[in-house]
Amino acid sequence: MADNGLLVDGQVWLPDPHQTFVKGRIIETINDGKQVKVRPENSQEDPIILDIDKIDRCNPPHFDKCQDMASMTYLSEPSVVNNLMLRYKEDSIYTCSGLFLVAINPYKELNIYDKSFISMYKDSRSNKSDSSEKDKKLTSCKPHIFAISEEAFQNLITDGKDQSVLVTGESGAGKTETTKKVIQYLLAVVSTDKDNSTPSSFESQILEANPILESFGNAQTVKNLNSSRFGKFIKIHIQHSTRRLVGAHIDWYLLEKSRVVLQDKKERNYHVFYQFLKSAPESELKKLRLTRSVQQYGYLKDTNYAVAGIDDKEEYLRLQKALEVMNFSKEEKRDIFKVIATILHLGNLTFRNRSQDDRQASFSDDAPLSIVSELLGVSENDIRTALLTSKVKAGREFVTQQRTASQAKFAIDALSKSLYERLFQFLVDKINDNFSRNSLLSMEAQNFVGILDIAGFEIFERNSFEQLCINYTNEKLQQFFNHHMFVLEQSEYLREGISWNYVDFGQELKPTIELIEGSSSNKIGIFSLLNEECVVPKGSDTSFLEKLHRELHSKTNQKNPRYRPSKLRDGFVVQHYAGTVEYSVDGWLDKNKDPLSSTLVEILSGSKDKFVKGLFDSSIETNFTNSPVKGGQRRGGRFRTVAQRHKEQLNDLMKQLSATHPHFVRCILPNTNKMPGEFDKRLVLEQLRCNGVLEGIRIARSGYPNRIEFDQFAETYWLLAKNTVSSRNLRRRSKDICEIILNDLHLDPEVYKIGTTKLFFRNGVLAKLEKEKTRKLSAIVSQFNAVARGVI
Ligand code: AD9
Ligand code: MG
Repeated sequence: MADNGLLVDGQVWLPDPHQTFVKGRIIETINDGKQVKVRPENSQEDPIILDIDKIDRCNPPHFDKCQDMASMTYLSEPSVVNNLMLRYKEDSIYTCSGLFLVAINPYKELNIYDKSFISMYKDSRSNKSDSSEKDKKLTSCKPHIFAISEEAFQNLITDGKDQSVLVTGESGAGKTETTKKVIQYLLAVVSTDKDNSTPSSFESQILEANPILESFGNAQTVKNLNSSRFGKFIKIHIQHSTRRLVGAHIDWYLLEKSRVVLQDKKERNYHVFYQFLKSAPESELKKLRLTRSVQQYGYLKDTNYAVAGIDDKEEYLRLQKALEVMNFSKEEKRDIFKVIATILHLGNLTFRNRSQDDRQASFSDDAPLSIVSELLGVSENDIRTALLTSKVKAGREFVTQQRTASQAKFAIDALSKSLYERLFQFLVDKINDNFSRNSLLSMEAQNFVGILDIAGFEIFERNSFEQLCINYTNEKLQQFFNHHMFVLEQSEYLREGISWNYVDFGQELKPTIELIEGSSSNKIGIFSLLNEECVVPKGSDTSFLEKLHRELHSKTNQKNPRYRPSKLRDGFVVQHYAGTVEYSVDGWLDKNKDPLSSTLVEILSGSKDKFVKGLFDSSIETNFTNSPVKGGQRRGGRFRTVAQRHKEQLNDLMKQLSATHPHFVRCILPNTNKMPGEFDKRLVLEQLRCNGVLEGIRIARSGYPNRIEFDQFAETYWLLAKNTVSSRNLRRRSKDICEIILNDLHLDPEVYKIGTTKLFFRNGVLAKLEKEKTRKLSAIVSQFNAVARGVI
């Protein structure tokens, strides 16, 4: 805490072990101002002594529940959290914090998304007087996801520039719901700009993509009953001249395919399995040799399959309707559920005498295998051989080796995961095909609003490869935000003719990003070392870890300060911007490789079933490890690992985002009980630290965050001039008046800058001026009263 001068009698925030922080009052400053005696609010006990840097100044009461936290005089952690809490308690779930819109999950339906709200935010357009206004927050309306959506829409129309809305947050924080609201708003404003107010078939298709993505890409987890297990970037293309919707496209990232074969306690497999088994017509199930009983299937039986709040039957009907609207043919629908059935049967393959006969696996029952081979359109013998044996290179020759039961189980699970991921890719491709068929081919200019719904930073008890991928993504997104803020600030200082060396905080993230993806000069990074280990003979998780330590860290010469070996477990530690994360390397080589054997791919791409053949066709890269690249070519004819693929996909996304005008939304989980009205201060604070909101405030504070135009400053603070600004002075340019006032105040020249249209102040300076003004005003009032009473 910096400004000691204001401390006496001040209200401050104190750290509190139970409630995170509490309000208190300063009794006196001691020890040359290094410490203070404070008493927590509502406490009768003796005052406590605290170091001055442990307390934070409270904002004046008129900042309570303020809509844009960047305007607060004191931007401290407690003041930010307290402001969000006060607003949340009265259902104001949206708050601005500079460039961020903070959205706290209400966990209840709020009546703030209907047509009247859309109209309100749409009409706010006419309130904007000129184009310089459009970058400002919609001050006439309250902060809202519709305000951001409107801003993106307007910028697209007026600037002809692509826009992006980046939505991140923890699992369950409300990202997907927020994304839906942005799409709802955009579709409403483009359609109402036309004569017709009912959604066109194209608009319906965009809305109906969601039930399909959610059935196949969402699952119940401990944190969220409807958790998206993949990231997505949806682009809505809009034509400038007509403001019409002209196209759409979906990209997806990091589908959690391990969930298909294994789920944690109290979690489920993907929704579609339950929806299908519970609701498909009996005849269809029979054809696929399925029964309704969820417990009969190895991949589902341990899962908590009845979820309160989710009606699988209703969702199945929604899915069917969505597939219909999206023009999936009868055959395609049959094929999709055939793959779902195949996966269920694969999960039921078991081995004979597994414990004694572990060396040479054989199936205990041939029936499920025969169903699998029939559904996949391949010979039973071929699939049996491919699952139970592997080809190993011995010198120049390949020899066939019998698999152990656990190796065979691994091969079966790999097939199930691969089938599911390829099916997901097929669904998204088909949706995109439909969008492009509907899109208006026009020579006229069009741009997109891209909405990114991707998991935020993850720090779990046990962190693996998936966490590194998502945390790496978040490092890049945070770097993008910091750099964007730097560019905006820098251009504002330049425009105003202020010389100020603003720091590009994006650079701070570079060492961690380079540690993961390698730098342009030195390509060695965690990903490249992992890729290398996946191709060397006898590479293992252990040899990978040794390599990491050797290349990235050594005791005598610490190579990368953001990396160190882990003390506790078999792993390593990375210093991320959001905190230190310990990763365990168990299973990383398998996770990074496509574990599907080339023999299996060969068999399946020769399947009699056209659909299955299409999923595995080697001329098209499918799935993560080989998901379609433009032109359908395999890069350099080689197969790509998950890490390579993710790095490429992410760099492509970053390239797209850099060419857009971005808007940032941070979703916040208010509590872990999914309860409306409950606000866990510590939980919220942790998220604000991780998601860059506090970082944004820190960056803003390093510059001159409070800006005020000359006119307004002169009008508000003329009273502070030594000789009250005379009427002759008042006729002078407002900039001159400002200079007179500032001169008289004897402010340290470091705490303010004079631009060409406005004044810039360091954090907290305006509060001092406010206080001085109040003091002066009350002196005038008492003088006036004295005169009136005839004392003077
Ligand atoms: V995950 O990373 O995909 O696990 P999300 O996407 O962040 O997560 P989601 O949008 O699915 O969370 O929200 C979780 C639940 O919170 C929803 O199912 C709703 O029940 C609830 N929610 C979220 N946002 C809102 C809202 N604006 N209004 C009402 C909401 N309920
Ligand atoms: Mg989600």
